[in-house]
Amino acid sequence: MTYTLESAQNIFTDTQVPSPIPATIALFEQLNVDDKLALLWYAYTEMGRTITPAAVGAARLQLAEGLLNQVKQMSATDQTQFMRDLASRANTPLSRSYGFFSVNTKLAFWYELGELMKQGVVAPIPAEYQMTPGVKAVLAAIQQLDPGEQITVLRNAVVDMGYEDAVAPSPTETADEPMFPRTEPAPTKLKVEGITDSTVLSYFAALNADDFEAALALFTPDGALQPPFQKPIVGPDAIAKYMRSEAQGLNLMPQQGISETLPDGSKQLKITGVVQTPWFGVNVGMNIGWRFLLNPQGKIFFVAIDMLASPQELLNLRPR
Ligand code: EQ3
Repeated sequence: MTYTLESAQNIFTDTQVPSPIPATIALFEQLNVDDKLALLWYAYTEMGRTITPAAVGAARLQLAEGLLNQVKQMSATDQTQFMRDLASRANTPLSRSYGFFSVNTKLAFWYELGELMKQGVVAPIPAEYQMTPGVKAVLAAIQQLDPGEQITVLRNAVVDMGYEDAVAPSPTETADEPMFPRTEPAPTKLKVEGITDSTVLSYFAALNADDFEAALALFTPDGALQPPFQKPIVGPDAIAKYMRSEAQGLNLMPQQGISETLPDGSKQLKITGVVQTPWFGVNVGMNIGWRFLLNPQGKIFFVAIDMLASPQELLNLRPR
């Protein structure tokens, strides 16, 4: 094969529109710790007027229960300090405990903390807190985003918190995590305009059934999957671990695509559509693009999953 991971990463880049998400995250990163926490509170509660995440099941909270109980028993001052430590990634025992959590446990933990803040059990954002110009600017930037992009920024903020020790054991084994119950059954009969490739259609069907074994069988042994704004994850073991942790309960609704066969029989395809996360169900549709490179035997050598910059990009399939 004549392609490399680097060349695969560049397929269809001329059809891409830069996403506003990295710039919004960079603005957020410039805020001081208290402003970060306050910004997240305002963004989350404001968003919550139209979209609220699905309540976290008791099973998922069990993994975070120990830390939640410790926080509940603290004084209000210590609770505030604990949240500051998380947001500043301080190296404290509790911030390290949080750092061990998987992505979904981190989200569940903050979801519950948010509920406890509303109830007054955990220290809320102080009533006298005044939004700084920086917070106002980041909030305005977030308001410009569509709901799928807003939840991506929030998720990123939560995932980045806490102290992660490079030499410590890996985060909470995801094998212990409960499956996400599907609120909506995943689409079964997929019709993707312009796409008949059986590998790609099987990929969507496998993920919609949480059948990660079947999805992995579609990849080459050196195959790679590149999640939005991340580096490629290479090899079946790493992809399997990632999918078990992050791809559960997703509803993939690819809508249209283009497919080009290269002289050596390999194929590149770009497909766009909508993805729903079990956290928000049908309430939030994320505009997503998949860029596949299949080898001449029809196996996936590379797939990039991109957050599209706008619904218009859904239809932007031709090189400019
Ligand atoms: C309490 C409060 C509000 C204030 C406090 O001061 C600070 C914090 C942090 C607070 C709490 C915030 C909370 C509770 C935030 C919760 C945010 C949530 C639940 C966000 C969830 C987002 C989920 C997303 C963006 C999921 C995206 C998934 C995608 C794009 C999946 C794509 C995939 C596809 C399509 C594939 O084909 C392969 C796999 C892959 C996973 C890559």
